[in-house]
Amino acid sequence: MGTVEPQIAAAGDAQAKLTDGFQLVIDALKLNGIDTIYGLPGIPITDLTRRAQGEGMRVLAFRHEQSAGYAASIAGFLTQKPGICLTVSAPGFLNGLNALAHATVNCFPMILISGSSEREIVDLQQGDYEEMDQLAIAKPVAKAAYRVLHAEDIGVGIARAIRAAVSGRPGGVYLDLPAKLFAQSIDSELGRKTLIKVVDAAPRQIPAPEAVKRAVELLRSAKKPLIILGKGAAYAQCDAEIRELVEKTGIPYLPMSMAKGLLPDTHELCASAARSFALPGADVVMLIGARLNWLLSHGKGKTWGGKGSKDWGGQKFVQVDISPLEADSNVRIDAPLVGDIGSCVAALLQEIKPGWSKPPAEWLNAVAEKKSGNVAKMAETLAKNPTPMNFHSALNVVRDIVKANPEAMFVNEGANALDFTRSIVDMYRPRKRIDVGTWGIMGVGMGYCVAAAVATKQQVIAVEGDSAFGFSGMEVETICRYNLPVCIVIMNNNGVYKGTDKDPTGRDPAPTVFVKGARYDRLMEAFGGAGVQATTPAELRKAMEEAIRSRRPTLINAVIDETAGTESGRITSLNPTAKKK
Ligand code: ADP
Ligand code: TPW
Ligand code: MG
Repeated sequence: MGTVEPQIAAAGDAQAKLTDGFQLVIDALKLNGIDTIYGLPGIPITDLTRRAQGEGMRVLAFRHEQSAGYAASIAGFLTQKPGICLTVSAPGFLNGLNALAHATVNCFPMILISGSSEREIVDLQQGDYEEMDQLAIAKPVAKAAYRVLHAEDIGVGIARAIRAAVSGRPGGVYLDLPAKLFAQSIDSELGRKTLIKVVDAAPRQIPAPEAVKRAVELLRSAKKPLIILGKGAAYAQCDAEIRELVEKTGIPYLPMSMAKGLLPDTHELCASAARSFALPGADVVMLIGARLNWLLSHGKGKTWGGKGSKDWGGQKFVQVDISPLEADSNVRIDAPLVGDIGSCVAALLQEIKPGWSKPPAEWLNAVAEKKSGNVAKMAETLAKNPTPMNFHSALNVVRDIVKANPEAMFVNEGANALDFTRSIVDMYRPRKRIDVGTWGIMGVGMGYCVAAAVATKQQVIAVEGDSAFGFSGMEVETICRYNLPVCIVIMNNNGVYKGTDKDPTGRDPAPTVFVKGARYDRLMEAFGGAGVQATTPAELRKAMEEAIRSRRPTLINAVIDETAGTESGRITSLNPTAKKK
């Protein structure tokens, strides 16, 4: 690809071939295989978006930086390359900051690049246009944060940002580029020499042999072993090895939300449908790329068979993680295995010699029995066809559609719309399910749809609570503008959790309730996409099939019984008010 070098006349040498800050940023990104920017233009980065596009980069412009940021974060998860979010100064930066924090919390590699105001004025607080000390503000929520002041340092700045984002535990990196930097010009040959093509950005980290032996010994001693796969395992892209580990050891496994599909959810060793039996029942648990945070009840308490809410259930843990700080964060880890998951799983497979005995049949049968009981119960519920449609009858359709389109990317957010979907809709391939993540954050939906379509070129299906959708709903214009194959299904129950709350004084709508009977499908039509209202499973099925057949941007307003949800979905116990009731 030909590089367009600006020919800028320098004082005293009309022929000098110069390059500038804009160009060096683009060159540095391209040199490192980064070909996509998610962002929103404005001072001082408008020309950066323009020129990056002119140089063949994909520049996806959003309606709000937060969506661009979420897109970048999930692109990082899906590709192992840092997703780039580009914003303007202060307000644009702050809009992107939420996603930067989200990337760090979820261990996704992302770089937030924001233009910023003039340093001298910012530091003296003299009131520059969009004045803010962005670097200082980014630091607490970023894995690393850097600022570049001179054009000849752009190469180093981008290289450091890339390394920081993807090496070790991935995370969000902030790169501050003051307005003045972009226009700085230097000799283009000199500039070229300052660029760095990062070698081995995420070096493998090989676990210590004795740590591998310790882990395998603990697993061997188990009577009721269990493997938990987290999104770190999905990120690591060593799908075949993980499958081999599960199948070779014969240990039942539980996938965390975004690890669903790492092995097909229909795998005989998948214990998802027996979760509340498997967790307290297990004696040795191997965590692979999953933290013992709130999503796993901190590894203790009643979920794990402990007597009280904070009591240890007696499990011993193996923890496979790239971060040496993760072990013992909540309960004792008897066999920490520190390294990248690919290397760790390969080392475990080496150590698990032929003749390895599968877990006792008693345990396997008990898990299988519990599972088939729960699967049968769920099948009964799913077969019902109530009027109005409820989460189950709608999701039964989504479940079939995903089964018929296993390569489709699947985006999911909401409360009930999240929890029911997670347990009803099986995933069949790795890294297909992307959702609210560690924070249970609303607003990732449409940004994730854009990035999923762009990064994987696959059909995208999104199941969205009506509240969840609203956080990023304007991005349907972005989806239509780039004509992306995205099918959004809104589980419309007229509100947050349900649509039935009332203001006790009778003055206003309750805080959890929206306009009744809202027609979200018409939003899509405003931008040229397909909008469909579905009040029955049959209508929903027809609309989803058509969306996938046509690959047209589609929004289906699935009208759900407004009484169907529960407060906070599955995490009612974390809600102080609900607990009192
Ligand atoms: P989940 O929410 O699915 O339980 P978490 O986000 O809590 O997953 O945990 C992911 C873990 O995976 C983090 O502790 C992170 O350090 C780890 N991790 C991420 N990538 C890798 C990798 N390539 N190798 C090893 N561990 C990784
Ligand atoms: C950034 C709090 C958790 S779930 C939810 C909110 C507002 C919406 C639930 O309603 P929805 O789903 O989407 O209609 P359903 O099916 O139960 O009706 N702000 C942020 N993140 C979170 N998690 C919240 C608020 C919340
Ligand atoms: Mg709702």
